[in-house]
Amino acid sequence: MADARVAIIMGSQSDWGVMRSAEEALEGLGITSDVRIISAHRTPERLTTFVREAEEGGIEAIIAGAGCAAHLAGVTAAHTVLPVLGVPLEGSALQGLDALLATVQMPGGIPVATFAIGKAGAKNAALFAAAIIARSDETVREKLVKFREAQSAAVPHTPKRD
Ligand code: RP5
Repeated sequence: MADARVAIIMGSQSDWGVMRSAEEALEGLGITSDVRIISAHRTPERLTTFVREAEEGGIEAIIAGAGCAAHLAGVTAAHTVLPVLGVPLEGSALQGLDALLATVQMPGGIPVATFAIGKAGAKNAALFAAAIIARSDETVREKLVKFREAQSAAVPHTPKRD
């Protein structure tokens, strides 16, 4: 976790295909991340150790992706006052709606910023973490502004007619 500014955690190897979007978005903005598989229910001790290391290591935001009865983001937030950004993932019969509700419906007192289900959420969680960092890092702020400008420039004014 030495040089990382953002931690990305996920409940299972099966989440990686989606959560890699968060890592890629951070990489694009020059923000280092530390990526781990940590399950709130399968590896609870790994979670508490990780949070301690994240706080000691200067991590500025934690992105937590999980599916099903997704309590990873909420339990992580219970252990720290670092910003926790939750990404609900598909992978159950309910196609992520279960994870969305589990992540977003935190009782008052322990906040989890919750993003869209799946890849869009993973990407936006990374961009939001960048926005947090950009408050005190001019280089990241400039990269974020350039990213927005490039995104706007890539939108055509008229549709291609096939
Ligand atoms: C959650 O259960 C994980 O985050 C994953 O999305 C889901 C299924 O996990 P696996 O059974 O694929 O390991 O804890």
